Amino acid sequence: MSRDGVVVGLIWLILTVAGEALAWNVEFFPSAAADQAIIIDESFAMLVRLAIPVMAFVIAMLVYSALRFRHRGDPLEDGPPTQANKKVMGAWFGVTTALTVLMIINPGITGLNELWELADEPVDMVIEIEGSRFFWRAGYSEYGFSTFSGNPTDELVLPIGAHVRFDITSVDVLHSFWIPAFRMKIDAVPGMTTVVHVRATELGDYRDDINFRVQCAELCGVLHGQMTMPVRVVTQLEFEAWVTTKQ
Ligand SMILES: [Cu+2]
Repeated sequence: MSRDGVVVGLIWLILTVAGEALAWNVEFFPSAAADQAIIIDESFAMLVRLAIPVMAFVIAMLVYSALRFRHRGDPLEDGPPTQANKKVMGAWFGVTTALTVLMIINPGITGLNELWELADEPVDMVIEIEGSRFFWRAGYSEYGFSTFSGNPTDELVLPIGAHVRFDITSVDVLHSFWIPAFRMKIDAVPGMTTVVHVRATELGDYRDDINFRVQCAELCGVLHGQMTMPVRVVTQLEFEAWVTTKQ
């Protein structure tokens, strides 16, 4: 192997080890408060870990080539023509295809399957969500009331451990229902009902952690960024007490 090959290989190795050490040891996700969030974070973490050697290879090749083979001053003529090497092209095609299937398609399909299995479990509670510029309404119809983010004290309250199905729609334009701590997100579409399933696994309150909020995630107008609603995950007892105050 040429000296250049050895140096690039070394840089690749060092960058990969450093990157993997970071990826495995640094906590870079926001708080995860639902079964669904764990599944999505695991898929994402796996993608990152698998992508690091690829990224490291690209950086090593690019930076080394740019420094080692740079030309000082203006070039006087074109470089020599390069011929395609069929073996390299074949290997490149094979490796990148395998990496795509392994790294992108596989974690995605596996994670989706797990999410679908969770959605098939018995539902404990249905909350109807209605988006409108620039508010969220959460209908607790089995208890006969709803909360509305236009009221400063209203919030979306969920009991911990309950499998909640959100039936989501919009009365005007496209919105997107997103709760960062649960990682789940889906469009709110006028004339249509979309569905999100969540089982909250951690207590939490918007006032302590901004990831506990409904956030519109589809640009819908000037106040889109403020189209939020506080979320609070409470115990079953606290939930029942809250429902009584609302009725
Ligand atoms: Cu919006």
